[in-house]
Amino acid sequence: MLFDSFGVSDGKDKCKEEGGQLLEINSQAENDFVTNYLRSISKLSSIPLSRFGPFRTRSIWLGATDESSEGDFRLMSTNQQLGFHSWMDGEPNNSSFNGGAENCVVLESTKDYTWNDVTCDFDHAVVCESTEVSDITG
Ligand SMILES: [Ca+2]
Ligand SMILES: [Ca+2]
Repeated sequence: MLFDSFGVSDGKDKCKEEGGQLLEINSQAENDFVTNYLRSISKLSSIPLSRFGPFRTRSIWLGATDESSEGDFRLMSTNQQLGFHSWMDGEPNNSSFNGGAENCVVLESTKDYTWNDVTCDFDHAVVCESTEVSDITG
């Protein structure tokens, strides 16, 4: 399920309304699956930008946060520590340009969808996954 851009908490609510949850990535296989998909969309230049707008141009929220304990990233759905991660070089750095903390996580669209911790306040694209299949492929 693909949605437009939201702040992370609105994205969480939106996914819940749809009976799912914010995208969480639990394995290399799932990370590959998701990033390959996002790459394939971004290459579809013949498709009008509006159709996949947020996904061609925007980073994607992951359902993970270190809000309760700095540097200790946990899944939003289960509060378990991340079993898998794919941070880009130098991340997570907990350092936003305005000096604030970074306690939420995105797949960074400009860095081949590697992970970056970012401030939770911005809008990024939201991908929901159904809770039943979240352990398999997302
Ligand atoms: Ca942080
Ligand atoms: Ca960061």
